Amino acid sequence: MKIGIVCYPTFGGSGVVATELGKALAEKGHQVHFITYSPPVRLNFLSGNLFYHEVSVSDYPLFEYPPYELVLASKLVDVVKYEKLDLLHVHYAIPHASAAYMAKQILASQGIHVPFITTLHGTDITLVGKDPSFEPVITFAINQSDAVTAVSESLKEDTYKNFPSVKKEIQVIPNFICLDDYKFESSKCQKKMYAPNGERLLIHVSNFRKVKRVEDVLRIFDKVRKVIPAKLVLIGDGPERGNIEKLCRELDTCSDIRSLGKIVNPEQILPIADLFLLPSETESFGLAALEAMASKVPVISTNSGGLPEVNVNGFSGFMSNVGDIDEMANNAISILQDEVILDQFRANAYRQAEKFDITKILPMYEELYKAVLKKSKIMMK
Ligand code: GMT
Repeated sequence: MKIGIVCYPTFGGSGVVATELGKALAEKGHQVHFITYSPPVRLNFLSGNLFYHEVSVSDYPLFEYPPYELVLASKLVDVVKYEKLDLLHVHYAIPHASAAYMAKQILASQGIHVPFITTLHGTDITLVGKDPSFEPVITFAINQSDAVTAVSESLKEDTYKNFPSVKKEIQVIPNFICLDDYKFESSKCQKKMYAPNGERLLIHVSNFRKVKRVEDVLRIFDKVRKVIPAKLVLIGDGPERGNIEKLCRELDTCSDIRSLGKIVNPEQILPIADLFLLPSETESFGLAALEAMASKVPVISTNSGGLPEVNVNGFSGFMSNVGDIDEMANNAISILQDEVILDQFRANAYRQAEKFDITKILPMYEELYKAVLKKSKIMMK
């Protein structure tokens, strides 16, 4: 198949999932065309089946807000037409689904029929999508998609709840990891850089937005280190960075915390951690938690959104209500203070991650593509 993938090319989960999906499809022999405003950060893989088409937005002075959606739609028309794509798969509803709809209509007016699939990722529905000014467009674009997927049951429910006029059937296809990429063993040398005296190493990876509650990460860590010698590594960057630096000074924890900024391949550092913290306000899925589990790192998370579909309470880690930092800290301590318990949780976390290996999830997307193509050919007859 010739597949066009549209996504945000950044470190966010939706871009990571879209890129890893494209890489896996290319490895299976499909031709994959990424259509984005810059090369996806995870596109660190060479294949004759992978193509990149840049969407460049004009900065004409009249445009206070450059019309990205229109440029993207035009680019989609161009790529579908000249590369003879079979279908488009857009990740994150805003504005990718409506741009794909527009491209589909333009192409139809020229006698070219291309179906598009929309994958909902989370904040497009739970945060951004809830802004009433987006509602009519998102509802329309979802209903007009040839197929719609959501990354968890929870996100599917949220979509129907937040967008009552959405009538389209939504199929849940969970996020995935490629376990073959997680063969890095925890290196004692590398761990020593961050935990020089054998301290327990806690880790948090996110885009440091409010929804991630990174302040809770620091407060949980502060409670843990008062009981067990521990260090914290922060990976990622974002708007909350300033507040975090302020709080770490207030708590006097800065000497025990290292911020490493954005890292392209977290699987190279995750194995050195003993515990992963994800106290988010909400997560449609929590790909970062799954990446930790694939690295044999147990997870302390909240129980909101799709997290209970990923983290299993008392098995791969523990879950608590949003903001319950006391319980999260106590659970962290209960795992970290005993080597045997920690090893058991590590093994369990990996077993749970195995359920989301790409070998199990990729065929779901391929089946969906085939079904969509079949239906669209029948409709054209
Ligand atoms: O807000 C983010 O965390 C980024 C966002 C994205 O779309 O890039 O992540 C969302 O999609 C990920 C991939 O499907 C999910 O694993 C994250 O849980 C989800 N984030 C939220 O729901 C907050």
